[in-house]
Amino acid sequence: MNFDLNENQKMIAQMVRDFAEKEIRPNLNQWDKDEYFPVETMKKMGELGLLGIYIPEQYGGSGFTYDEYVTALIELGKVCGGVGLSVAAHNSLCTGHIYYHGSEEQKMKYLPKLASGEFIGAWGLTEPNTGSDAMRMKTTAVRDGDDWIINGAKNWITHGLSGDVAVVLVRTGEELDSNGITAFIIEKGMPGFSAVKIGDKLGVRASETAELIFENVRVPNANVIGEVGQGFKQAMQILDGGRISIAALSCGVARGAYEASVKYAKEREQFGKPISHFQAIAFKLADMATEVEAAELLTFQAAYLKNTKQSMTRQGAYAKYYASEVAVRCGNEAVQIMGGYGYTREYPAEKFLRDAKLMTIGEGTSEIQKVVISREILKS
Ligand code: COS
Repeated sequence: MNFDLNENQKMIAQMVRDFAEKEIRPNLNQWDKDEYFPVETMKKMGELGLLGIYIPEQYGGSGFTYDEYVTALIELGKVCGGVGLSVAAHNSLCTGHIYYHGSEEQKMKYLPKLASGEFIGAWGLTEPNTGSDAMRMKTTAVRDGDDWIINGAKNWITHGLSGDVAVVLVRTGEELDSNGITAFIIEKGMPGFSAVKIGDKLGVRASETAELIFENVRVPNANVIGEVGQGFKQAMQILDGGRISIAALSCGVARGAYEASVKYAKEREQFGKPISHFQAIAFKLADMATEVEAAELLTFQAAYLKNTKQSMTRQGAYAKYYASEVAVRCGNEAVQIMGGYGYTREYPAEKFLRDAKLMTIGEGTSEIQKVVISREILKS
């Protein structure tokens, strides 16, 4: 087993580090304070190839592997979990859904624009009253000649407002029928389709979140992704891959919090010596370092399974569950190590903690990851 980064990963890591230091770090506190989604930065990341990372070149993507994608997200997470979340959601969810399940025509129409950043992508599964229990969704699509008429709402949607295209999962059959949900491509500007920004979030504040509203939205049958009724299973497969990206982002946030803690602990002196010389602090750093390494190993293992087209439902859930909880623990310890300074926006620790918390909720809570893991373990 080779644990070294390959040449592509080294190149991607350096490129993302350089970009993040120049374009993200100087602005992240302001974006965080203002809850500002930097569309222009997203466009620049599109030019760098970060918005179609694993999409093949024939569709305008960068053609990288999933572990190379993981590497990019780790680097982004070290600097800003909010921007990282936007990149993860754009790549894994909207773009990924069209790539893995769309027709050739749909891929040719949307992927080059999504990969270049001309289009920002959104993805809608969750509704105001159905989060973990996604199957009970209430938004419906009813067939009307060559079209479908969609009514309902989707909640907590990344890029719901700024997105140019959204993939949404909608009920086309009976409630609780796993073959009764269908994926549709929705374009900004379709009559009856609107979005409202959701503000006042604890973290990932540079990533836009919105509610999508559908009032008699007429969508052509050509916008159905794959087979009618297969949307729920498509969504579960998309989330299997998406959860690896949240794990990667969590590893980045955790490592960012850890590295900031090491720096602070070496510089900060109390009782006549750097606080890193006290075992209480040194052991916190040891725990953080160990957990970040373990989270990265789980995440790269899941990415390897995805690259090699093996089943990774369980490993993706392990990685997402463990890495996101590690990110929260590392963010929390970073605040503790930095004490009063850690509790202010002047130091990076509190933002790592706030951003980390989303990782234990989005794309399936830690509790849902345990449902997925335990079902996988126990199935005969
Ligand atoms: N890949 C492919 N198919 C899958 C799958 C997967 N990973 N997981 C489930 N399915 C299939 C099942 O095989 C089943 O098919 P059949 O009905 O033909 O047997 C069908 O989907 C329904 O699965 P299940 O019975 O497990 O559905 P549940 O309602 O019990 O829900 C959970 C399962 C809880 C795992 C699912 O609803 C879930 O992941 N919820 C969280 C949603 C989420 O993460 N939301 C966050 C979105 S933020 S972007």
